Amino acid sequence: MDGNFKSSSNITVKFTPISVDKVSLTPENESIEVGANLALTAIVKPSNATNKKLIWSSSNPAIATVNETGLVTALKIGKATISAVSVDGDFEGKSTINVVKPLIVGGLVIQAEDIIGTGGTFDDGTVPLGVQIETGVGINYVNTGDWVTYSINVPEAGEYSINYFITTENSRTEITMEVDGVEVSVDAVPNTGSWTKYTLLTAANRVNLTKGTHNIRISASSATEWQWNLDKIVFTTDDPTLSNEEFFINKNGETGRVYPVPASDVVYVNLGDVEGTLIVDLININGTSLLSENYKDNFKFDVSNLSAGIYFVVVNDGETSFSKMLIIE
Ligand SMILES: [Ca+2]
Ligand SMILES: [Ca+2]
Repeated sequence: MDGNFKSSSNITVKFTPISVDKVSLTPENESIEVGANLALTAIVKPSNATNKKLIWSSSNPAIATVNETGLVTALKIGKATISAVSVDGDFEGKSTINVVKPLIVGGLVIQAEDIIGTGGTFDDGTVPLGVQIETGVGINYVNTGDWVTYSINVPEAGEYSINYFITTENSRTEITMEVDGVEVSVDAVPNTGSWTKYTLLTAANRVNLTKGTHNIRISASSATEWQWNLDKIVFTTDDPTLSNEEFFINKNGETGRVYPVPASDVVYVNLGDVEGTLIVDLININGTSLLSENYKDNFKFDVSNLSAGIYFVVVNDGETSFSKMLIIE
């Protein structure tokens, strides 16, 4: 035996974890509508911390929930505090979410993220040509000349208002809609000062939609290099401006609407999501019930035979009632 080697080596890897020392959330305060989403951004410091994992929670999940990526979903009017707590060190970042009544209830909704196709003329270095989908929110990275296409199935022919939920922090941006290849409306987008502060933009023109499937093409049509972010498009058959409707909040915190106000032919009552039996009455100024029906979806009263004057819509669930004044012309 000419050798009896025993070799050994020990390599010690010295691993010093870098601890988290701060967590913050942006935005710290935000108002969002019932049904809307907001993507919160968490900043964990130092940026090279070893374990940046966060546990997200909501102080009031009945008002707003949050998922494991910080995407907030607004469920009911009210306030909730969203927290992100670091697994390493229990540092907490907070954001106060104020859930407000929707500007529009109902309508035909196209979520901007549900695109069929996209393209464009401007390679922004992140998205080659066209827009980027922000999951659960909408589309962003929209440059001049970028376009997206959607399909919509219209259940009932009518003349529809076009309502964009849109935001930009640039001036002189523009959104154009074509329906089945025909340009419908070109609208300047208001500068909200933020890429995440969505606002309601009602297009200048309305559109006649026949029953059935239509192709919708949206484009960013001014010359400004960076244009806007779009959450959704809502087609409504009623003028969505607040001036012709009355809101009320039912005991579940849901937003209800009575519209149009003033009315002449038909009065619509939309209570949002409700449980149990509710009775809707139309009473005159003397308190006499003229019309009374159980509430159902697409509820309406024919008021064309009533004389002009002041009336009340009263919603009764057996325990409490809510009433709203109504003017009939
Ligand atoms: Ca782009
Ligand atoms: Ca959306």
